[in-house]
Amino acid sequence: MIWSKAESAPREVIEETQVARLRETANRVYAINPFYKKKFDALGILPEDIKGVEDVRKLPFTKKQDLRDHYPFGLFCVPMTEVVRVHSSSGTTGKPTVVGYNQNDMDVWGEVMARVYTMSGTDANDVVHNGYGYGLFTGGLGFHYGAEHVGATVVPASGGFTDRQLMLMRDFGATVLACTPSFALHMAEVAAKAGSDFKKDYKLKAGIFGAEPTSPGLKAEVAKAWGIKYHEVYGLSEIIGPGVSCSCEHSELLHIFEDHFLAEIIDPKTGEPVPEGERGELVITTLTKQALPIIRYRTGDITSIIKEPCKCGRTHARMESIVGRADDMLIVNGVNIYPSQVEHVIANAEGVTLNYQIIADKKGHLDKLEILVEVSDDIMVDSVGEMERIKKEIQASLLNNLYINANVKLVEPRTIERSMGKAVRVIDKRK
Ligand code: DLL
Repeated sequence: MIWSKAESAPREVIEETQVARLRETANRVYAINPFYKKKFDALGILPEDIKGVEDVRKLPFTKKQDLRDHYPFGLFCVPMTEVVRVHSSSGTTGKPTVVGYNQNDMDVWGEVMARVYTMSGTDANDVVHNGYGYGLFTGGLGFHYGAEHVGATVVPASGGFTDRQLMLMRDFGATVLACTPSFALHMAEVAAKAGSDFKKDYKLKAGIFGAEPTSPGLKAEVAKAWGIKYHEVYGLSEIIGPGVSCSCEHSELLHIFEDHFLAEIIDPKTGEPVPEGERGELVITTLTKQALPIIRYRTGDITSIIKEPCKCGRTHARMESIVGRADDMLIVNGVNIYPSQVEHVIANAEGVTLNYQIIADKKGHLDKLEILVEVSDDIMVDSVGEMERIKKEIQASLLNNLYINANVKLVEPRTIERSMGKAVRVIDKRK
C-alpha cells in the first residue's frame, strides 16, 4: 500500500513540483525574513532566478549555528499567532535550537508520517506502541500524530521504564513498535531474560526505528529478536522531525519524500555536489513548510542517494542509512551531543579544568557515556566530599542543559591521554 499518489509520480512531475515549491519557498523567506534576504542579496540571487531544480545550488546554505544565532524564533516566517507548536533540541549555552510549526506544517508532518506508517503496513487495525520520548524531542509527538493520521491505536509510552513498556506491549497487543533501535534491542533482551515466548506473548509484526545510527548487524538483530520487519525512519527537527525518509518493504534504502524535501549530496569540504550514488553530506531544503522554511540545511549526516525506481512502485529517490557525520556530533541513546556543549558545561563548573574526555560505550544494547574531567591543581583531590559535590553538580548540569545522563569521573591533573600534546576529546568505543 502507498499512502499518497505523489510517492509514485513520474520523475518529471516530481521535479516540476519541486521547482514550483522551491521558488515559492525562496519567495517566502526572501520577502519575510531579513536573515535570508541578506544572504540572497550577498550572493546576488533573487527567487525568480530559480528556473530548474539544479538552481537550488545558487542558494545559500543554512547551518545549525544560524538557528542558534536567531534563538528562539528569529528564523520563523509567520507571525506567532499562527504558530501552533514548537519543539527544540539541546543547546550549547543552555539555549536550545527551536523549531516551529503552523497548522499547514502540522498537516505536512501528519502526511509524511502517514506515509512512513503505510510503508510499514500500519493502518487502522494496528496498535502502535510509541516508545520515542514525548516532549520537546520531535520523536514522540511526531510518531503520535502520524499514527492517529492512519487511524491506528497509539499507546503513548514514551521512553524508559522497560518492564512497564513490555507489560503494555503484551497486554494491549501492540502490533507495531516505534522507538530507537537500541531501545528495541534492550527491550528484547529484558523480555528474553524474563523468559518470554515472543511468538505467544507479543503480536508485533513491524517496527519503525530511527533517531540514531545503526549497523546492518544491529538491524538484523532487532528484526530477529522480535520476529518483525525492520523499517528505518530518518529525520531531524530542523526539517520537520521524523518523516523525512523511510524504508519500504523492498529495500533497506530510505525513500525521501521529495515533494516536501529537496535533497542534495555535497562534498562537505567544498560544498560542491557529488555525482549520483556517491557519499557526501546530506543537504535539505524544505518545500512546503511555512513557519520555519529552511534553505539548504547542512544536516551533517553522511549518506548517498539514488534515483532508480523501487520495486514497491514508489519513484521517490532513496538514501542509504546514515554512515557517519561530517562534524563531531555524537548520538547517545537518541540524544544529539556536540563535544562543544559538554565543554561549555565543564567551563561553568568550579574546581575543574577544560581537560576532559568523552567516552561513549555500550552497556548491553544501550549507550553509556562517561566523561573524565581533570580537576584544577588547587583542588584537594583527597577531599572526598568536595569531589563528590563537584561531580554531582556537573552531572546535574549535563542532564538539565543537554538531557544527557553521563557518569562524570574526576581525575587528577594531566592524567587524560594526549595525542601529540592535544587532548583526545572523544573516544567512541561503540564503533
Ligand atoms: O532524531 C528525529 C527523529 C525522531 C528521527 C525519531 C527518527 C525517529 P533530532 O533530534 O533533531 O531529530 O536529531 C536529528 O539524528 O541529523 C541524524 O544525525 C540522527 N538521525 C535521525 N534519524 C536517523 C537514522 C530526530 N535513521 C539527527 N539513522 C540527524 C541515523 C539518524 N541517524
